[in-house]
Amino acid sequence: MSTTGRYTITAALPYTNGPIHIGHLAGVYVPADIYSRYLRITGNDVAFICGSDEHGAAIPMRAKKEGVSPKVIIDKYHAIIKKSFSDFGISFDNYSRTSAPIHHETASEFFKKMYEDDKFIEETSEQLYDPEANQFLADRFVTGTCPKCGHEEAYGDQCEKCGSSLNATDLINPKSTISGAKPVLKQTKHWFLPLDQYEDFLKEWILKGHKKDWKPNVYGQIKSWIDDGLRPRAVTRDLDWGIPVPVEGAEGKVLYVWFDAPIGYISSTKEWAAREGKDWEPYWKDKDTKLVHFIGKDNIVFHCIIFPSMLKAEGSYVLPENVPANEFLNLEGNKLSTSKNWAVWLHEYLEEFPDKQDVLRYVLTANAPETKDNDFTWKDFQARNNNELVAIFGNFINRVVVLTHKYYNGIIPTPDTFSEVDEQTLKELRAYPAVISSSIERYRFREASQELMNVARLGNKYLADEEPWKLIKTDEARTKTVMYVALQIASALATLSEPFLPFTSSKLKHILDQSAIQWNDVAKKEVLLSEGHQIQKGELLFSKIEDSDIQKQLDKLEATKKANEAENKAVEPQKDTATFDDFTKLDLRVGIIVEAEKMPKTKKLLVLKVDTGINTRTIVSGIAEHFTPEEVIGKKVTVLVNLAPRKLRGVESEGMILMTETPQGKLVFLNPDEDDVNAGAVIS
Ligand code: B3M
Ligand code: ZN
Repeated sequence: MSTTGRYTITAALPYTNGPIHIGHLAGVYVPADIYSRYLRITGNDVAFICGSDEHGAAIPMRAKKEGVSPKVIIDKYHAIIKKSFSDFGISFDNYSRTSAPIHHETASEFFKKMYEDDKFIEETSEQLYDPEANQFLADRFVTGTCPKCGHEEAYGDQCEKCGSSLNATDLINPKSTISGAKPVLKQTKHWFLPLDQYEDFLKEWILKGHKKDWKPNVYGQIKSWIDDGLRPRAVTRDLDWGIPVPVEGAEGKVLYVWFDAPIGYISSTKEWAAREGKDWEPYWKDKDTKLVHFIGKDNIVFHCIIFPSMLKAEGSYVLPENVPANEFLNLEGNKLSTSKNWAVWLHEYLEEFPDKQDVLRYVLTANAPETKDNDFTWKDFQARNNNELVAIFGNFINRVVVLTHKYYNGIIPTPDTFSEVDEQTLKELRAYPAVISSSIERYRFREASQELMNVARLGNKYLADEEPWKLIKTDEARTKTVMYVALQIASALATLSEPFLPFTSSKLKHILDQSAIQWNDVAKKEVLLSEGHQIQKGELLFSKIEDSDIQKQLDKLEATKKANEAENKAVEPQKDTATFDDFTKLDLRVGIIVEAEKMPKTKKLLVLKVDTGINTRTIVSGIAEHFTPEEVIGKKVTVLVNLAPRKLRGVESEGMILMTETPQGKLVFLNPDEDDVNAGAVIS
């Protein structure tokens, strides 16, 4: 950035209806943090703002599911989410919450100003109503088929598949998510934001303005909505959870969550400014302030159409400079899903990999879904850690630090004359701040992270080519020069890595005992670490991730998949009716397994000797993948004794042992648990 300025950077406010996972980090929070950290260390005035989104239908729905109040839910998940962000070094200047009084005041004032300026349409219209739950249905309280793309699980306010914003009455075959009932239509009054009246403004501001430098996926979505024609959108709801509508005649109504939540950026800024003794207004009202919203693609319509129209209507705010929305991250080929527990939860990741926050930050950046949905795999996570962070970045730093202590007791040596290779290496090094800046300033964080890794590659290659560990035996002066150059590269890495790997950068700055080297110094300063400077003892910056660590994660996901399959497994439909006579033909007895062995050359079969009370007979049973022979001996079981005998792999089997299975597919015996039931007892 040639000139410095004032930036208000916002990151989407996460709903407090559950913890956050790697998709949240990849899509929104790591890119926002990289950008904010970069702006700060290049001398800009930054307000990096976020907070919990605590209204909306998702929260009372979770509260009902857990049998607690919505307040219990928001307090629980606000704390978990806030800690997760802090644990991963997401360096918000303020993390607030929309249940905070300052937000209720700010959102109410915002609404009232628009109301008094006559910016709303007040209309009584027919809305969806659940006759069983006696509640109006909007947002996530109703689901149905999206009229735009046919997605069958669209919500009342938005289709997550195509991103379209909807009115609940648009849904085809709507169904209440509270009772499952078919909604009826019922009259109710709401206040509408007449988006159609902002079509010209939006066309001028986005389509004709310089927004062509916005990401194509964002620009394309906005253009399609504007081309489809914008309609008035209700900004109030018949709900008891949210911010009461602050005007006469609105009893029992609250602000629509997507009206109040973006105003949460403003209230969080006010809260921060008050705490820091700053004036909040320049961050939202000074025309030179650059406002950048970091979000996921499902939030584009709210941040590029609705909120800008609100800001325009209110009249005193700046408009977003950019909205670099990311696409979605998938996990091992499947969509991340809170409800299906198909996720890597941040708080659980840290339990498994306590010191690897930067590893996850790096992998999620290197694979970020910047232009298309992308996939996170544990194998790739391991490969990038072991082959890049450990083998290149960590290996380079370790060699530099160990050799500096070994040859010079940690004191940076005085270089002799630089060779052509030295000069070329230092010239390449000084070019990297601009290269990485260019990628970051165009929101290409994947690209930027690879350029950072190229700095480590430059150092690694330089050492491998110059081999100071050999030079030391023959050429003291040359060795000092090589180590001096390598230490300059290490110092540059400490500074340039901060936006991406804040924990590693901090460790490295401590090892090199450098704190004041700024981003632009790497390009401009002849010397980053001076001869005679004392560095500290080193520590390993990264450690290898073993196959067993990854297998544990894959097993965890496999168990989740099985649990989901089981939950979704349809119950077998009932068979055709059997007559009583049919039943009386079956002779079911209690049996006791007295011997058991595996059937040779098969995986599934055990050969059992079963005491049926009538006799002891051979029964072949397909349970060898679930039980060892030892485990079944002595078990009381249910046996169909008059099943026609049949030969299985040459063994005559006389009867069948009845089993069932758990949702996870584990076989279970049907065994009478009464002790004094004997072999031969008739089951009827
Ligand atoms: N709470 C996040 C989501 O849609 C939503 C963002 C609000 S940003 C003002 O998952
Ligand atoms: Zn759709």
